[in-house]
Amino acid sequence: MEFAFTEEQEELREMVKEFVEKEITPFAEEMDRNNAATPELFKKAADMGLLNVIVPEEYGGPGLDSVTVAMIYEELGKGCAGIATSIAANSLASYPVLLKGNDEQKKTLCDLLNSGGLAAFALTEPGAGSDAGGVATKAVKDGDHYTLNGNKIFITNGGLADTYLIFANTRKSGGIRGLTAFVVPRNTPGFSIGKKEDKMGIRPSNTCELILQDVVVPESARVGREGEGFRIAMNTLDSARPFVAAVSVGLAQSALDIAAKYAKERRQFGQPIASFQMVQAMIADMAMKVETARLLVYKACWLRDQGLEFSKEAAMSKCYAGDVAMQVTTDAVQIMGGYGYSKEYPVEKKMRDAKIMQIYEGTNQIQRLVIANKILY
Ligand code: COS
Repeated sequence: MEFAFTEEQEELREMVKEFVEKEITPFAEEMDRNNAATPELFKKAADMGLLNVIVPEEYGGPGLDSVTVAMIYEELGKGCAGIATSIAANSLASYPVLLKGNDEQKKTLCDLLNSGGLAAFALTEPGAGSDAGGVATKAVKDGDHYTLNGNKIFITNGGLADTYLIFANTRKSGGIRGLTAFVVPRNTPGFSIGKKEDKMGIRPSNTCELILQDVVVPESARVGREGEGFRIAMNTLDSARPFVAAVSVGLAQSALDIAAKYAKERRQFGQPIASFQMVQAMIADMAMKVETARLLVYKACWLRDQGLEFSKEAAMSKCYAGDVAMQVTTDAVQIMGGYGYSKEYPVEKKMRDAKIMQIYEGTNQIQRLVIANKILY
């Protein structure tokens, strides 16, 4: 068992760290206020090779393994969980095509990501959140094309993406056996961007509604077979959950670092508050939680990289790291007291950012369900 990163991985981590310190952390508060990323940020991220990390070498990408990708997302999460989410959403949107797409679909999507384009994964709807099988968007086949009608909500990169992975139902009666995946380019007639969300946290990430009104796509836009969409979505979420968990780890680690530094500087009763054992116990508990979450993330990624079953560990990592992010950021605010609660210090934003980690890409209640099912049945 090897716990250390290789020299190449450490070099890559250092590069991402520098990028985060230069391009993300100094603007995190401003981006949070503006409810948007700084202009050019994604272009700079693309130039750094951060948007196409899972694109295989045969399609012109670096084809990084999951452990390395998680390491990158952990670093991004330290700077801003919102930006990390937007960047990671490209991996989420790519998996369906990489898993089940044909060569042409893979080539088109990978070329887009290699050239700095953005992608979005669109499963969620007003009536289909945890119940992913409840998708009401319809795809009706007529000859060699499909007509799509419906609405998607809470779509990360929704307003920014160049291409969308849309899940629609090809069965009149609906249900998971009719769920089917399609690639829909942004400029397709009938496709439009709806309301942009004004969120509690991860505000620099763009979250929008998508509207499909008689969107006609060729049969060649379908990914996999009709009715294969639920399995594709589940496989995709399995693969992407450790990455969300990695963002949670980075977020929690950065809150811990800020709180620990503050505790050494802040003096009360004539001494740094770090000398008080109640503060020390909090710091120790925070550090233990972050480290155990990290171990789960890398275990899940390692299993995936070995080609072993990893769905349970993916759910565990997402659930545990998300809960840890919430607990650790809350404790960081507590250690910093009134200053922690003020927008003048970054932990207030981090605590707001952490909440979504327990909600998106499958609520932590759903993750517990997945874990229990894997153990019991
Ligand atoms: N990998 C492959 N197949 C899977 C799977 C997985 N991880 N999970 C379920 N399936 C398959 C099952 O094997 C079953 O196949 P068969 O009918 O052929 O036996 C089918 O999918 C249905 O499974 P299940 O009965 O468990 O489906 P449910 O409708 O009960 O839903 C949950 C299962 C709740 C786990 C699923 O809907 C889910 O993950 N929901 C959360 C969705 C989510 O993460 N949304 C976030 C928005 S996208 S960012």
